[in-house]
Amino acid sequence: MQREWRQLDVGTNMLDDAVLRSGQRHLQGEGVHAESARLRRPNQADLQRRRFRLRRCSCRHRLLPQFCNAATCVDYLFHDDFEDGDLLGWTSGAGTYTSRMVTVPGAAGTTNSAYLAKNGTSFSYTDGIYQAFGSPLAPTTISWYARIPSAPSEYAGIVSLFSSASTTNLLARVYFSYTGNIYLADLNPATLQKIYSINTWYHFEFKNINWVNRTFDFYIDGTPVRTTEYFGSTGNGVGRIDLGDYYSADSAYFDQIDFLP
Ligand SMILES: [Ca+2]
Ligand SMILES: [Ca+2]
Repeated sequence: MQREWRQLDVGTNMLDDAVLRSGQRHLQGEGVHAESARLRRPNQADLQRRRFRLRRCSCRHRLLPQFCNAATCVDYLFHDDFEDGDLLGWTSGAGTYTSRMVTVPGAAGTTNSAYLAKNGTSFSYTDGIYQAFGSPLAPTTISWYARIPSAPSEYAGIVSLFSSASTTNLLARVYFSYTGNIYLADLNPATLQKIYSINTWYHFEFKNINWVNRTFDFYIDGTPVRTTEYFGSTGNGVGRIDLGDYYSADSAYFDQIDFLP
């Protein structure tokens, strides 16, 4: 007698005997011999695989970079993980830097990041590299990684967001200070948020962005540190992003800059 084994593909909440019996009758209806229509409950390994399949989606082979959200591939509004090894799309600012390059290591287990090391003596938050967007982007989440390899002489690892293509309308700025603190500046003046460690990647997130009310929540490494912060200046979207360091000998790594719709 030919023995046929089939696995009943049931959800994790449908493992009772009635479901198994129903599945067995179904297989018999397909012509599978009653004694051969053996059904087995999914074991833990099956359930793990199934959960993984539900979470996972393959978002490759697309012109626009995508991320996986609830098993659906969604376009980023903006994305750079520097894994392609170049700074294409970024424009160099007016500062003097010994390095504006993609280098190893990257954040979160990736290979590459962008490294900016300043040796100019101009005091500037915005003379590293930048991208201006044709029309302002209105993401619900903005996130990035930054790390500084040594204590800065002034400020390093600076990320600035502007609502226009110029540097006149500052929405928010995050940076590492010589004081040993990470600062956030927005509608409020620069306020310290966290004591940082050298050579440590930090993940920064502006979440729950509301562009009508111009509010957001600020997270560091997945922990909320400010809720209902207000963007500075005017504008209802991001027209430009700047990465840089403030003064000579300040340097930093940047990685995985994501704007999510
Ligand atoms: Ca990377
Ligand atoms: Ca690139």
